[in-house]
Amino acid sequence: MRNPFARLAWSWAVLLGGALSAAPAALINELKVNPGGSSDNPFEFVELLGIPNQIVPNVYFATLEGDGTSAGVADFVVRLGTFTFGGNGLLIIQSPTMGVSVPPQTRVVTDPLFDKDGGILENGTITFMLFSSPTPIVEGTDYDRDNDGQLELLPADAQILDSVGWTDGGTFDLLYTTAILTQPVGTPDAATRFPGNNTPTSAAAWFNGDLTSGPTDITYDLARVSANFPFGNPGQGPQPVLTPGRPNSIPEPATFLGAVIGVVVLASYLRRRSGR
Ligand SMILES: [Ca+2]
Ligand SMILES: [Ca+2]
Ligand SMILES: [Ca+2]
Ligand SMILES: [Ca+2]
Repeated sequence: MRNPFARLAWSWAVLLGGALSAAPAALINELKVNPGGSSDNPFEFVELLGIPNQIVPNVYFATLEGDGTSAGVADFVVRLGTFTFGGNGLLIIQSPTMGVSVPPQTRVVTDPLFDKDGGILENGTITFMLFSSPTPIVEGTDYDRDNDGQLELLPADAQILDSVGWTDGGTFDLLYTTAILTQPVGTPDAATRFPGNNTPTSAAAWFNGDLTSGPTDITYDLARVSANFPFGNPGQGPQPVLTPGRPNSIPEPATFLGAVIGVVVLASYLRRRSGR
């Protein structure tokens, strides 16, 4: 990559967690599951990452129940087969009334189920899935009839593109993914895929935590986050926040920013001194 501008653009794409450059057709990118306040609606959202301006045929987003005999039920299903990902590779599924503005490059898919009292994304044990399946994935279907943690009733032609989940510790709860997110207390309120990490079904690709108290808050409660939380600047300055409809990002540490500003100021001073 000789062109320095191309290299710069590529670096930014990686830094900002831009569109997919490699294999997976679509990934789960960010989840707000338990907004602050007593009722979760209408502030939950699901953000997906795909190939810019591409339709991914036969793709379904689904949440799978993890409790008791209901384990394996597809509680909430969105068929994405007709939706084009945004020019920035992002697609957000949210309430029609969430009221958060997103960049015009992001594809917005609204679903009134997010307005349901209490929201649509369960706060307990849950698995989030992206399937590719020529046979439809049907909301309300129990894909694990014998509750052994295997989805034996999935259509034979279904493929799992990505999955992630967590448990509230219920004795007989089940998860349908190996990408299990944890934190010191409780279940995550929200989770964010590390910018540039496009590994599907990988716990290491995510950081997560509780959110601060307001329903529209996008800030993580830094006392209750995952062990791998990428503290941008411990103790002060910007920290990673939820970015609904925007590329995930991690603030640069202040020391690095300070160094960059210092170099710019020094260069400008030297230019002035030399009269150029
Ligand atoms: Ca079941
Ligand atoms: Ca919820
Ligand atoms: Ca089973
Ligand atoms: Ca985001």
